Amino acid sequence: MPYKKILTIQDISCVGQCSLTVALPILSACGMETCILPSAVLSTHTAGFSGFTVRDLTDDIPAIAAHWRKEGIKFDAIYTGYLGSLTQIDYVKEIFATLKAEGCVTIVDPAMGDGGKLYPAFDEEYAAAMAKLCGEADIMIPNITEACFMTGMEYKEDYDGAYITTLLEKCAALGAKTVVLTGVSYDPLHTGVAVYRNGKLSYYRHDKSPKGSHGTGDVYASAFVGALMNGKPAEDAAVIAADYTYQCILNTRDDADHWYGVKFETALAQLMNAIK
Ligand code: PXL
Repeated sequence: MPYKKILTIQDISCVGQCSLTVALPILSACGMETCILPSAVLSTHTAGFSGFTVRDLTDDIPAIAAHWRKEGIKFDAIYTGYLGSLTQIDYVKEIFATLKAEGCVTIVDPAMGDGGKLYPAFDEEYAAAMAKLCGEADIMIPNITEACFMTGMEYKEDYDGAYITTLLEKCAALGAKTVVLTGVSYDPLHTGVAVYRNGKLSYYRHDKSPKGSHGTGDVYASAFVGALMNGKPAEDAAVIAADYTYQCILNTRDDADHWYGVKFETALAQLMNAIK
């Protein structure tokens, strides 16, 4: 596989095992040169800690991108996660328009909600703007909550295959060629991921941990991008990322002190083996 240069744009939560502190090591382990554009620096993530600090880096983004343009730097993939504002979404669009190498793949993880709710920093206007950004990407990786906020579908915890098919079709209608929908669970003991590409749906089901974990969306999306950029079709990358993420959850769940994230480092060897 040729050496690829990827740009990932998301926040640095200094403690919390999410966003860039997860994406950078996972993508590096997958053999990619990983360039970063931090959207903000937080002392911790916002899901469960209180009193965290936030330094917004929105105003730094245009100058960073302009410098890269001047240097002729381009990327083989651009993958975005948690962003901070509507302005940042606009800046990402500009980056998509100007910093793609030939054949560049753009991947958007909308990273804005879970469990039927948006994270505290976001509102419906942000979700609508994120829907437009997903529409400009080649691949979008929402969970069901995010997909519902972006498409206007009702959020349900109990659903059937027809509901998921409609949700995937509505996501695809936003414009992304491939939709990877995470957390699709038809019974309490299993969960899975649905991939919709060229009008075809595939579904991978695996065991579900009884307890939810923080940061697994970021672990999943990073592993998916790592596998994809190693030449795996999206359907296979979705399976590899699911198996890896589940292993990370298993490796963490007995440690009650580690409630804020998953020990993704402990299963990197498994991921590296799977993408070979
Ligand atoms: O994608 C999860 C995430 C990333 N970054 C920050 C967050 C969260 C989830 O809450 O708060 C800052």
